[in-house]
Amino acid sequence: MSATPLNADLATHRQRILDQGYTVCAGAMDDGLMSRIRTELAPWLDGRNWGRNNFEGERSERVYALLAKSPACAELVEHPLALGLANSFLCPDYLLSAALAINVHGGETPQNFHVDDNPAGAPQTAAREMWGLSTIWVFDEFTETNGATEVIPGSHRWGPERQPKDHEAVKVSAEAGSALIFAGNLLHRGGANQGQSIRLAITIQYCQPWLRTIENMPLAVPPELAARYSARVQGLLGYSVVAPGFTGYVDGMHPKRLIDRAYKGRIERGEAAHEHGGAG
Ligand SMILES: O=C(O)CCC(=O)C(=O)O
Repeated sequence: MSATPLNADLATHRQRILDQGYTVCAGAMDDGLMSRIRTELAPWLDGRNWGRNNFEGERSERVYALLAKSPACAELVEHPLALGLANSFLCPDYLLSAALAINVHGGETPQNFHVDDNPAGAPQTAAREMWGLSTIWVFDEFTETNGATEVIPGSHRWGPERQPKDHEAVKVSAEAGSALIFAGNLLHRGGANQGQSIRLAITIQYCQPWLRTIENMPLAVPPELAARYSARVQGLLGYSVVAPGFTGYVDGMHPKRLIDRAYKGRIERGEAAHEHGGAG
């Protein structure tokens, strides 16, 4: 786990997310972790995985299913700052919705403004709470010209009738090693890369346990790969059940049995439902 030399405490970041929809935490990743992740991603960032439309970005490489490809990314998925904030905004048993790398090359155009926490398009008639929390981990400094993420401050409080305008967007400046963390219902987009340098970032997104995840995580990271991760990461991937309740089973059994045939869930262990975390 990387050290977390946070510039401000969890409560400060939480308040910024409530007020403006996002916060930037400098120094959230150390050089060693960034270098391990870059090494693991190198075979995938070799010019084969270009975006297939304007949203993915035809001048961007996108590498999905990161936990099937880069084990070190688990340290971002269960980073104490990200999980501390997700714990404070989302219901227990929340899930990992997406974990992908976005490598923006020169000439990339801006994405459409979008939110991350309504991928299946649930009807929305009014302003709503966030259904997810998104993080963007900055591997190359975000500058004015290299495709920094753009956010619309306060848009997490908007209803669906309000359309975003370009001039309302703020480019997020952030040094390498930072984490941009924002409400899943904040309007944002990947910006244009007007230079020649490449901008690598990883986005890890969490969502409410009752929302469909963007990536189909238990298929993207099957049991034999999920087995190498912590119980917390396994639970986020979907090797968990919603408690109390009856959701998430596989053939009536706890999904952790696919990883560990002897696994006993909370009820068999005689334990009460947890507040946050674990595989259930
Ligand atoms: O790459 C970025 O800065 C943002 C990308 C994004 O929002 C997305 O692809 O959903």
